[in-house]
Amino acid sequence: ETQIASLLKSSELYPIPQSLKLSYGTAGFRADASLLESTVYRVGILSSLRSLKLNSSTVGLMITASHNRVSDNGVKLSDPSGGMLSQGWEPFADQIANASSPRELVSLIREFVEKEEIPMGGGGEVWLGRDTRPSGERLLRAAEIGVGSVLGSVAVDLGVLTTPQLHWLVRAKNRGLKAAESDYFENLSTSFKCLIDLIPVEKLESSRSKVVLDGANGVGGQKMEVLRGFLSGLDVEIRNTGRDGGVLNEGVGADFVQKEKVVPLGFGLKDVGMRCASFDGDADRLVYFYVPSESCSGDKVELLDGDKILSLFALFIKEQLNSIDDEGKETRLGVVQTAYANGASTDYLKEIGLEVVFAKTGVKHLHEKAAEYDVGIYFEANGHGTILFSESFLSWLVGKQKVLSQGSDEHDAVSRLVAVSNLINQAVGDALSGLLLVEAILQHMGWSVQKWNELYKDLPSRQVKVEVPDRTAVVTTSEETEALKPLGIQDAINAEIKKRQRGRAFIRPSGTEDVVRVYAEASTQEDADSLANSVAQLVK
Ligand code: 16G
Ligand code: ZN
Repeated sequence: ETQIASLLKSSELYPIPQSLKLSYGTAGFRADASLLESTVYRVGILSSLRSLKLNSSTVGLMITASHNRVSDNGVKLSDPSGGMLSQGWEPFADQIANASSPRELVSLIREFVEKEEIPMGGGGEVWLGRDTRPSGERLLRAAEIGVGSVLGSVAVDLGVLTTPQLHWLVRAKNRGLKAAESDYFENLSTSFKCLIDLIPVEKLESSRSKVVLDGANGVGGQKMEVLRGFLSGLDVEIRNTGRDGGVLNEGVGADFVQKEKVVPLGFGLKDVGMRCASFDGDADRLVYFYVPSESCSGDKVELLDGDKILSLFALFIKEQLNSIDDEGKETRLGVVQTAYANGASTDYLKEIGLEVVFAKTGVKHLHEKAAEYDVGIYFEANGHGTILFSESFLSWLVGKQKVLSQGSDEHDAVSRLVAVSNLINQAVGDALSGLLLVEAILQHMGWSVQKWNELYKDLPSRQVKVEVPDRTAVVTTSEETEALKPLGIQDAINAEIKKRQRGRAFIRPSGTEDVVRVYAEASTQEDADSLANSVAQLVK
């Protein structure tokens, strides 16, 4: 009863704005920041319940709207494993976020606690992080109140973090490992150094060039400044840290560069040929780019997107696996992409002998499929991805590392894989660790960014979005490559595809916006554009 009184009392403080209707979706809850206090408060309650349900393991709560505009914000949870909130809890998240009164809220919670048999004895723990958005602090307070209104649960404010840092810290905490922010930096820099120390001598003379980072005026650039202090063997110049008046995600960041294919603010002709990278607003996406020498205005870029990063990683991992005697284990290396992956990247990956599978858009879907392999690599074209090592494969590797003779090729290959598993975030895609791995591999190969870009040539593509009265009218197959509804539309799309060389197109309802998205690619830009437009007409 005191529990109910506590919930009723605190929820009076956070009335829900009229007509707010939210859905947890692929990115947690997102909206204009001014609307979100009641939502974040309620997600605070949810996170305490999640922790209690899982024997008081630590749960993470992140306040961010990623690449969206600075006036937006959002909230999402990390499960104790460091992964996304279990999908089974999403409907409850929707229900409580949309409960119209304190009484309704409390009765929904009561029902859920009973149904899920959540032990309400106290002891829940939630770690909170936020990005650099000005609304973050106020929303973080609301989350604290929500967490604390479940009696006995505590909120720990970790301050400003990247999203992947919070996931990493939560994962480490629940595994009984050291889990302070400095441990994160320590871990990244040590494993990066391992990879650099393992570069074959004959490659070492290739001079080490600078990488220039666009921090999206957000948390990622600022954390890279800290990480730089821990590192040796990497020269990184950081722009758009947000301290020089730039606005978060405005004309900057990975989402902007990938969608517009132009340089972010602060980059231009002076950077021709330089290796450049871009983070998104909460540093869980990474893309690379360079300004080609034939550029006159200096604003067009050659983009190396998530698919190119994936290809580089896959090539490197495969090379190491090939040098290891796997004792008949038949190590399974798998690659997971979405329908947005450029067709040329898929062809390339298959050509080098890899198993490629497709998942629905959204990190949780890719992650799940990648986890089925000994080594599973996943990336969305937008730059979110990572490499997962199964527990059993990793312990096999570590065992092997102990018995092989130091300095042998096989020992080096094993050590590289172990270092990659430590460097690359096992919880979610992480732009900071992704950048370090790209840099280490380029040094290992002795490659420039241009050389890397030549792995394959992207097919021209075009994306458009169509505003429709009801996006749920579009229903797709599980891999989103074909539309099942509206009836007949897929035949019409196929007919358009057939008219273009190397044509491919699909439609899907967005998970984050009220639109239907259209993707098209073909052998020429004109054909990709016209295919996208014809398909958009069919959707309207
Ligand atoms: C979210 C997803 C991202 C996906 C995007 C698609 C996570 C953490 N983020 O940002 O992976 O690419 O949504 O947006 O899952 P859309 O559904 O509007 O196209
Ligand atoms: Zn993001």
